[in-house]
Amino acid sequence: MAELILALDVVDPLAALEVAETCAPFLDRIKIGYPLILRAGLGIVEELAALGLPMIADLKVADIPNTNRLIAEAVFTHGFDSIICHGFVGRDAIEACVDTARAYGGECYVVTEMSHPGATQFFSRGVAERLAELAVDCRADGIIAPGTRPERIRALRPIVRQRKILSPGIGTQGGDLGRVAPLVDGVIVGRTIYEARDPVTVAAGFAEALRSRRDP
Ligand code: NUP
Repeated sequence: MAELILALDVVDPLAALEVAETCAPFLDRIKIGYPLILRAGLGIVEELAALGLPMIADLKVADIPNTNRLIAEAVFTHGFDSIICHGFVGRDAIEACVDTARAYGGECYVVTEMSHPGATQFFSRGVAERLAELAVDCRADGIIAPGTRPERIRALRPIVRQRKILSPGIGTQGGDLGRVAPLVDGVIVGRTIYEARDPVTVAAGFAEALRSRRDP
């Protein structure tokens, strides 16, 4: 069954905590990134982690290896379980994130192709395939692939095989849960849940849709 991962890009810390707390029973993990961290500080992860769900740091780390390592160390010492890095910075920079993740018992995911329309401008002509190969070579735990383009997930699956594919882009960006869920290990959903009038009901609906795929 694909996991349900909440993209918590709610920028008001109290509102973010409320969404996380109320939706937690229906979630498998929570992902936060710059929008919340820059407002609330990295320490917000400690409050969120108290909910008992694994936390993903979506910082799309993309720097030289030493800086990547310093960023990853800050992430893992604050209690995150996983980090997302960019792949285009190359093997040594990815390995800095993967090695740091390993040192803390955490996971590292590599972005291979993004979900927005403009992503195809550069993530095209085999680039994502090469990034996925590199992610595997670097022993990353998985990749981030676009829930808006299931055919691209299908193209990347044979490369990453049993490694995890986590897919954003479901809902607000146009990706369809029913088409994507069977192809991936986790769906990442943000606005469709946290901007809903009743986020808990929407989160519960996603969880139920994912569960019913496993137990037909
Ligand atoms: O390719 C990507 N697309 C994407 O939307 C890689 C990502 N990490 N994301 C993130 O997923 C994005 O930054 C946001 O946090 C989440 C999707 O949110 P939403 O479109 O469901 O609101």
